[in-house]
Amino acid sequence: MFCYQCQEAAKGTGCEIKGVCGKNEQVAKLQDLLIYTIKGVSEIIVKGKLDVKEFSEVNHEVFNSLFMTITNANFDEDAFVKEITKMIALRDELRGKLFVENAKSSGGFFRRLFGAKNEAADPAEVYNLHDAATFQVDSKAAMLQKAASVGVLATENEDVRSLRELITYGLKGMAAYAHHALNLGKEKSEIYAFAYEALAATLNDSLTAEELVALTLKTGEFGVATMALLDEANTTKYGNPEITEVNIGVRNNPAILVSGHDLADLEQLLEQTRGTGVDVYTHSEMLPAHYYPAFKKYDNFVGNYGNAWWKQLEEFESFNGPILFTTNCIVPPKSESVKSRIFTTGASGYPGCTHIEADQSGKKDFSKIIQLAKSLKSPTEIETGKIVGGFAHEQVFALADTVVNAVKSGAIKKFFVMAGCDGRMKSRDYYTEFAEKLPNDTVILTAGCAKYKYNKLDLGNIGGIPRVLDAGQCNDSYSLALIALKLKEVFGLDDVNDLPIAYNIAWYEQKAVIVLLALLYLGVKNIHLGPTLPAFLSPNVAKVLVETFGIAGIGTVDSDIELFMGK
Ligand code: FS2
Ligand code: SF4
Repeated sequence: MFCYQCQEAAKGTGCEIKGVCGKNEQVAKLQDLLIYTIKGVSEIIVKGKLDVKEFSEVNHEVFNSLFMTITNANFDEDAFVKEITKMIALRDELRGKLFVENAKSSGGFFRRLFGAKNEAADPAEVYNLHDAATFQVDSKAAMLQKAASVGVLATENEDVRSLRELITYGLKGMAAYAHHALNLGKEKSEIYAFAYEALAATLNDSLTAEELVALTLKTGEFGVATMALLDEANTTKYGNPEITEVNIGVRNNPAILVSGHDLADLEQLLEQTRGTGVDVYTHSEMLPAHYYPAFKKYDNFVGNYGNAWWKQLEEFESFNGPILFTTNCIVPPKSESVKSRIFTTGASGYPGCTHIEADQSGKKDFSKIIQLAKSLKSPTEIETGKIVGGFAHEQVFALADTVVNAVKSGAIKKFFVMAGCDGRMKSRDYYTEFAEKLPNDTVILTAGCAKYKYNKLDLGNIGGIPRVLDAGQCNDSYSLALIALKLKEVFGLDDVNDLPIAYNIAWYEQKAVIVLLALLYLGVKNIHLGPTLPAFLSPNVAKVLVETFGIAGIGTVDSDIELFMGK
């Protein structure tokens, strides 16, 4: 296996024996083959100029496949075997459509009508299809064998490999966001069409590095479109996030912990637990659900339990009740006691844990989880108090006068966008120390699970504005971009980079990649990315990012604060 898609890639270069995330070799290989298969699907659609609007199932399954391969979303070999099988069948059906198209355009229909023997040529030949669009496997063993030759390292040139992977990882993040929007009934065919264009391009050996760089930026453009779509889906369904105090203590009732990012799943769980005596708590990235008005009507929606994803092993132990994963980030459970309480749904999965599928109408039956919760102890309290959040675009716009006046009066000198991910590496303590040491006249704008590094520190407020403004989940980085664009407008600036905003972003998995590409597309420069730069950036690709966008890594807390404040 070889995987270097996340920040925890072994030795900073890539996992080769087993993933630091816990992914085993077989899962890694099956993921490689799944990605290869959907690249084949994409090539058929692009070369055949097929209209994506006609292929809903393919669109949804391609995005589901991308999402399943995101870091620590799914560890279940069987789920991958099933998905590869499904994608090969869908791919072959699409190739059949090419045959029909080809037959039509080459007059095959008339030839057949007049009894001619020669049928239209094989579409694989006519369209010069890649092996990804035609290969066949008939067993798991065959899949694993095939996978060995189609992984990341199959691209020999390290710069081309780097750009292909950068695009693919951006698409994985995009697919996750699109999937959440779809679960709320929103989708855009342009987003699918772009994903096919980009995936097919990663099979095309004739593209130049410049063309791949342009495609990388275009991925950012569609990243913005996808985050906007998800924002629209979330806010039309659940209202605009508003300032909210979230309880971090517990009550004395049996309870379910819900993790991941999918608000539609959370809504169904809240509906089904209502009046049952079972409480619901959020974990990690589900915390921002509390900021939405629509979820406030559930009096069993008690609060947030614990911290970012990587602390789950100990926190799930003390939670005592069942846990529902709606997406990543799953840490392989060490104890049977925890494993037996884990349920997955959507793109997430873990071998031996119950996976809950939606029915035809999208409804999920969570009764098994509720039943289990009733038989278990209530959560053990690990902390008490409240945290504040809900500073997404509309809430911040409502406070615009106060914020603008604070900037004009000099009460706020600088904003620091510290969105992104948290992770288990010790080096991430940098972000806690950075937040603690920032001057008192600065405000942190955050989104994603990165916030857990400083959202429980007492950093005070500036004229009533908290010094940590949490917009929400990682996709709500879109809100931070809208806020920056609004400030640019209010201050009458031509360039978003002239604002007193610095970007010190932490990344872990591929959703952070699409957030980064989206910010680059919006013209944001001088983003600092840590705790380490991606292993998948070759020296030359890193050089392009440094020279074109001023991307940089992180240094020491003191030197970085000096650098940022001096700008
Ligand atoms: Fe955090 Fe994990 Fe949010 Fe990432 S909970 S690292 O999935 O997307 O961010
Ligand atoms: Fe390694 Fe990250 Fe890939 Fe897991 S996702 S195998 S930790 S690089």
